[in-house]
Amino acid sequence: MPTIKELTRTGDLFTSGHRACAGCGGTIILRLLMANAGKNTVVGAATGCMEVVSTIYPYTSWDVNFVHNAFENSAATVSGIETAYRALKKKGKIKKDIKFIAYGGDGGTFDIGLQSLSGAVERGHNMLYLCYNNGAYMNTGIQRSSATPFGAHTTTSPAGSKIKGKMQQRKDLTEIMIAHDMKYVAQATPHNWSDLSNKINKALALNGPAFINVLSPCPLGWGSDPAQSIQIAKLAVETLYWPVYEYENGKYKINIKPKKPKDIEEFLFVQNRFKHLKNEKELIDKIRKHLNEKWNELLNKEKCTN
Ligand SMILES: Cc1ncc(C[n+]2csc(CCOP(=O)(O)OP(=O)(O)O)c2C)c(N)n1
Repeated sequence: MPTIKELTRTGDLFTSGHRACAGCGGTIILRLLMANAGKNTVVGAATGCMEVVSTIYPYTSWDVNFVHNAFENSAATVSGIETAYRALKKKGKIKKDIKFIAYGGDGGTFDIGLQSLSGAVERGHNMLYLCYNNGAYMNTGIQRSSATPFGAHTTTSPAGSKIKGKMQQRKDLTEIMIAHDMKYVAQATPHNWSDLSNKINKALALNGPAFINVLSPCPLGWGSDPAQSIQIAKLAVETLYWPVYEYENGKYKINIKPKKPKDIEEFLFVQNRFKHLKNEKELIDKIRKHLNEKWNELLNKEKCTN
């Protein structure tokens, strides 16, 4: 895996000058993604913040071949390009080795693009799909998605006197991808660049589909301090809100195991999207219980597969 010095020397393939908010986790993730992927890469994006802020005509932040897609088909488009590449390579018309990446936000991945992602993975295309997961449809004004956590305020799950934010638990897409019998699936956050880089490199080295679900702090949608985005991503891991783990060739590995997990309130109350839960002991207990159950399940899976 490249060192941080080597990564800084790769040049920016996802360049500055884009229009993302201060403290946006998505742009940090994409910059690291491209530093690791290198120049011979084709990228396809579902519409969403990370497509909109980086490709406003006539400008672009992408110094590689980049394909804009509709909301639902980034995996399908990239799988088509990858197939054409394989055919041309077989005929000797392309000599280069090219990598293929599709990405989308959680709306474009967990919800509307899930069918195209599932299809591309089942067909076995040689591509990495990366989801920058900020937990809502942020680009269109913070609507709930199936990745929005329980209790979060969004414009379509507004917190008021009767309903306290989103009243359903988030979908566990990482496990859904694992159920596709993929060789490589991982969860990560941008607070640990070396873990995320390692995962990107493993995924891109694979001959087949890989999926990485990356938690992406969003100051606007989370109501958090832009200067604290990386710290909040770290807190997400330390409070068991976002386990950092990978599933490789049938084996689970939890990459970061907090020795003494912090209480979930430390993560919740640095964000305004949860501020209405301050005196809602029962709801906080429900969140805590759910996270503990999921964490124990994960520990068990690690134990059983190793
Ligand atoms: C079929 C379709 N429905 C709705 C839209 C409008 N739309 C564009 S981006 C977006 C939200 C994207 O959310 P997400 O994928 O979570 O990415 P984020 O904006 O949070 O980065 C929506 C609803 C669309 N472009 N196409």
